[in-house]
This record gives sequence, structure tokens and C-alpha cells, in this order.
Amino acid sequence: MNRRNFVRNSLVTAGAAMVADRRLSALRFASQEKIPGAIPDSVIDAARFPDGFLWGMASASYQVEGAWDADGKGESIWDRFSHTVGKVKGGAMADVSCDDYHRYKEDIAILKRLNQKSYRFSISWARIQPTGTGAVNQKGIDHYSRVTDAVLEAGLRPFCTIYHWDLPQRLEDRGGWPNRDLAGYYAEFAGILAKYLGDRITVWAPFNMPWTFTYYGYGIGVFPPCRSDFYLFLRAAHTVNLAQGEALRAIKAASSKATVGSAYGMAPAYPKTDSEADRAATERYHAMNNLYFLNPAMHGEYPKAFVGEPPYDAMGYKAGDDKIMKAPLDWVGFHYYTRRIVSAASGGAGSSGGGHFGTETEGEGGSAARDPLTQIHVEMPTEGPLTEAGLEIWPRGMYDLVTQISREYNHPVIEISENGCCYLDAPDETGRVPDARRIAFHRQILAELARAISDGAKVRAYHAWTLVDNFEWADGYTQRYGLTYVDFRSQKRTVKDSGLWYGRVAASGRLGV
Ligand code: IFM
Repeated sequence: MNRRNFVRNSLVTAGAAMVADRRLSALRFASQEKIPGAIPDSVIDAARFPDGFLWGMASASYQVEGAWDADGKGESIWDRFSHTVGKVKGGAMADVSCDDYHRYKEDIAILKRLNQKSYRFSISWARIQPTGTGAVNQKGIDHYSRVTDAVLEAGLRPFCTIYHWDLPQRLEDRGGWPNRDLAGYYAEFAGILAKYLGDRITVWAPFNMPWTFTYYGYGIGVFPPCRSDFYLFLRAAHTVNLAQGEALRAIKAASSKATVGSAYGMAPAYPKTDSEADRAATERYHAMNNLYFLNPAMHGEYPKAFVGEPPYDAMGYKAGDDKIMKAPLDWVGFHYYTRRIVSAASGGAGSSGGGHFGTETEGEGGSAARDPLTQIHVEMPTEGPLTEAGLEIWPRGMYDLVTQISREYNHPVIEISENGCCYLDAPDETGRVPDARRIAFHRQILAELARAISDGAKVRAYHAWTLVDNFEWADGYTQRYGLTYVDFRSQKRTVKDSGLWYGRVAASGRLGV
């Protein structure tokens, strides 16, 4: 169904769904503000999600847990990074963060109160195997076993991300992800989780945003371990692809109930001009940033990310690796935050070279290519309004990305593993957190997701990022993505207006609530 038909059909039922709510009027104003091509509010109000759709929220161990050295946990690369002066904004650390390690019951109770059906959380490798290999730390297993039980008791589906960036420091000391041995160590870790938790957890995603942590950590050095070498990134990414395949098999060997998918970071890319060169560069961006880990799993081969052949030698590729990488996923999970504009470029030393890179941002400085092999130049557009993290709000990107992946991978079951926005709204004098801009953001994006579903995409779940404000990596506590406000001095949680609204959406399957 095209956009015009969708709008017309939805308008037919819009009248019945209109909600006379003053707060919603304010939202409508906010939601229309300067978003090119925004879906009209009457249509958003009429949107309905399928029965059984899984509404959820996501979090990550390092960002929320704190308790950085409790109960035998080993040091992770993010502990080392945040303990190093000058690395994180404001000198912030995650030693305590939201203290979710001790307050997980309170946090899971929020999910229950907001009618959630799925909770995506990650497990700290260094709590399970403090040095990344060898004996299991039973206290770590016991902790996540209690968390899993609490999630199930609250009526939610536990969705486990096995690795959300917090590599045990001792494995980095052994060469980190460029060291091929890590594929085996990682598969062992994944198998341990499936052995101890696989009777209750059936939904596993091996890696969160593999392109981001390999490129930022080894290619341009803005994340730990702060290495800046494009060829090191290629090696790291190849090990992760091997690890992903090995992990899928290890998980399934340990748990017959397991299903394995993904939590990739993806961004729909649009060519800067209609030239053939820019359109080809945009396809290379899509291959490198969106498909570089999906395609090896699904088909055992790298997508066409390079101008020439993949640099197999530089990647450390060996004969037979196609068979190791190939491990077709049961479902495909990815995040959507914003879009990219891509053009063809030459040059490129293979490091950031003055560009700007943050958790969800990537843009080259000047006009040179990012690296000599992909020859792409990436910009973060500003045509739409910006969130307080500087990301352009582009709801249409959700529709474009979901339908593109559906087409390219033969209509897989899809989970949106993350979507959210940064706004710094804080409690007002009554104690309420009126974050209308976040509600407006989710309304627009979810309306685009509903449109993709009505056009045939098999999307079964959506996870808002994130349950509670938390440690936003190299940005420390300067960005707030939570649907729950956290006062980091007292650890008091206050569900924001967006959280209350999202709870009503989850209960009704409708956006006009
Ligand atoms: O906080 C991060 C998360 O860890 C990964 N995806 C993007 C979020 C917001 O930047």
C-alpha cells in the first residue's frame, strides 16, 4: 500500500478512534513541528497493532547495573575506559550508574506496571567469566537467574542480548576482537548462558550493534580499546562474524528451545544526489553498516561493501570460514534511530580524520572517503528537527528500513530491538516529567511501523530504548533516553509522561491513547 492509500484508508476509521484529551492536543502540535512528510495525527490515532504484538523496552548491563566489581565480577573494557581520565564526558563512570544490579526488581516492576510484554537486557560477560575464559562465576549466573525469574514472574518475555560491548579486559589484553581466538571463547560464553538460563530464556541475540563496537573500538578509536586502524576493524568484524555463527550453534546445542536472532544497529541510507556514483555508494553503505553481520549469518558471505573484492587477507579470512559464519537466524532484530545521507568519495586514510562519531552518530569531516575500500562519505542530515542528542527525527526511515530488510531477506520475522530519543526533561514542581517531545517522537515512528506492518512486514515486537535513564557510553550522563527518569543522587525513579503513555499503548495496541 502506498503512502496516499494508507492515509486515505486509515482516515476512514480515524473518526472513531479520536480521543478528546487536552494533553494529546499539545502533543499533536509538537509532533507536527517541522517533520517533513509527517503522518497526520488523525491517522496516527487510528493506527492499530496486531493482537499479540510484543511491546517492550530494552537496556544494557553496563549502562544500568553499576556494581562494577561486585560478587567476583572481572574488569571490562568499559570499566577501564571510564576509569581513564579524559575518556567520558564530565569524567563520568558507571561504577554505580542506576544500581540496577541491586534494584532490578524495582525496575522490572516498572515494566509490569507499564503493561510491557518483552524485556531486552544484556548479560555482563565479566560477571560470568571474570577473565573471559575458564571457570564460571556462580554468583554471576545466580544474579541473571534471579533477573530472568523476576522478568517471567512479571509476565514478560526475557530477550537476552549476549554481548552489549562490555568485553572482559583480560580478553582485550589478549588482542581483543581482532584475535580470531575470541570467536571460540565467545561461543563458549554463549553456550554457558544457554546451559544455565536456556530453560527459561528462549530469545537470544548474540551481539548488540556489531558494526558500531568494532568500527568505533578498532577502526577510529572513539570507544575502547581506542585503536584507530581500518584494517584492525576488518579483522575484528570478521572474528565477530565467526563468533556469531559459532555462538548460534553453541546456544542451540545447549538449549532445544532457543531461537537466535540479532540486535543490529541499522540506518536507512539515501543517496546525496541521483548520480549513479552516489547511488552505488549508498548501496555500499547499506552493505557495510546494515548487512555486514546479517548477510554472513543468512548466506555465509559478505555483502558488497567494497569497491572491489572483499580484502580477504586483511580480514584474516580462511578457507571454510563461509561455513562457520553461516548460521541462518530465526528472526531478524535491528534498531532504528535516524537516517544517513551518502555520497561517493575518494581518499580516506581509514580513520575518523576529523569526523564526528557518537553512539548513534557517524559523519566524515571534509569531503574525503571514510576509508579507501568502501569509498563512502556519510552525513547526518538536519532537514527534520533534532533531538537533544543532535539526531534528526525522520520517522519515514522506520518504514523504509523495515520494508527494505523484509524485501531483501525474504520477509523474515522482525523485531525492532531499539528505538528512542534523547531529551533532558526533568521532574517539574509537581514531580511529573512532562516529556511531550518523546511521546511525539514515538507516535510518529510507531505510525510508520504500523504502516510497514499493514504493507506486509512481519514485525512482531518493538522495544523502546530505554527503561531508565542511564550511562550513555562516552557521553556519560549528559544524555537521557529513558522512559523513566532517574535521579542519580538518590536513585529515585519517576516514570515520565512518555512511559505512562507507552504503557497505555501497550495495553491497547493503539497510538491514540
Ligand atoms: O544507549 C545506546 C545503546 O547502548 C545502543 N543503541 C543506541 C543507544 C542510544 O545511543
